[in-house]
Amino acid sequence: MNGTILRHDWRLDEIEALLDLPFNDLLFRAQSTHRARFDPNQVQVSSLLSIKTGACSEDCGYCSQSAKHSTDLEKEKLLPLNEVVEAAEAAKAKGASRFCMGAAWRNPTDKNLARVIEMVQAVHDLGMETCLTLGMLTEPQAVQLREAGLDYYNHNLDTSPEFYGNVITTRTFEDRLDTLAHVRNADINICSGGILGMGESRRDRASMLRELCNLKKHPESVPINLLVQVEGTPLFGTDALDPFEFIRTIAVARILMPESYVRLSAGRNEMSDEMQALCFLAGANSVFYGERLLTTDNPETDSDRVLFDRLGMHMEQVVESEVKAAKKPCRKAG
Ligand code: SAM
Ligand code: DTB
Ligand code: SF4
Repeated sequence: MNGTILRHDWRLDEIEALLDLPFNDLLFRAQSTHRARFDPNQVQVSSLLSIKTGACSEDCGYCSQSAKHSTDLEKEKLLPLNEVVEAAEAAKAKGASRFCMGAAWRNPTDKNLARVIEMVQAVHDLGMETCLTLGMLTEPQAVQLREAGLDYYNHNLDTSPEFYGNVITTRTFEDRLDTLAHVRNADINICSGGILGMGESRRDRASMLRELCNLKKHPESVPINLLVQVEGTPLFGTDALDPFEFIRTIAVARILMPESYVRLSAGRNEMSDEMQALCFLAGANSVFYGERLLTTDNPETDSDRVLFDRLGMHMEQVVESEVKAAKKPCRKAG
């Protein structure tokens, strides 16, 4: 497009040097990178729905849905198709262009996958982009999802390989990379990022970003979540992250992955409007839109629209006929 070379050979010290820049220099550089590729006043919005809630066999230290933690969460079996379609229609009516369905599974069984495939097909038929996050996938499962019309698969690295064992013990960092490879090989767009504020160091944040940007192809979408602290999870009570550190990490993600959508993800409910505005200035150009994330609250859609208006920003529209006709996943992000 504009001749930026996409690098996949970033060294840790180079990424740390970016994170260490004076704040204004870092934001200027990130915003310049952002403007070379994207409309700086446009934000892509995706809505989330938890299609299967709680009772998860994994032990992710941040998560309300793990069976190993005692949280107040109400468990729910896999939702029926009509409820999913109704939620997608409501999200579309509010302006969401992508619908992301999440399940609290270590991985889907083939039987469950068949039901999820019906959901993907139905949401695709509404003219929305589709996204799933179901845990680990085999390559044949990824191919089946691709054939059903899946546009994006979300599977986060979550943190650095070095810090990973402090957060999750029931699956490895390598397992995550394997799933991302299966998704990539099936020609589905990748959505992968992580969580900040789990007690990791700046070096860990640099190391997580290095893993993401040194993948053979950058993820089309990079969600940066701020830990939502849920009572009853092991990470509840972790010291809050300095908001500037969060914004710096967004800015560095933007610089390292100039063509990717960088999503300001979980944690917006606890952020001021000013902090969110700085995240957009740092190059974030996507958010989760809708009152609920998976099990925790997100800002009201009305207050998001007011914020976008105050900032002179507009929500990205998808061309419905193009989504419906798409034989291949939407490539706009890449
Ligand atoms: N079970 C599947 C999995 O783990 O891949 C899909 C759902 S899982 C909830 C999706 C992602 O949400 C996690 O990888 C994590 O990055 C993010 N997440 C979950 N709980 C969070 C929390 N309390 N704060 C911030 N992000 C969270
Ligand atoms: C992502 O990176 N963040 C979203 C989505 N991918 C699936 C999930 C955030 C979950 C926040 C906690 C909750 O609501 O359970
Ligand atoms: Fe299960 Fe996903 Fe939560 Fe981990 S993040 S406990 S795999 S739902």
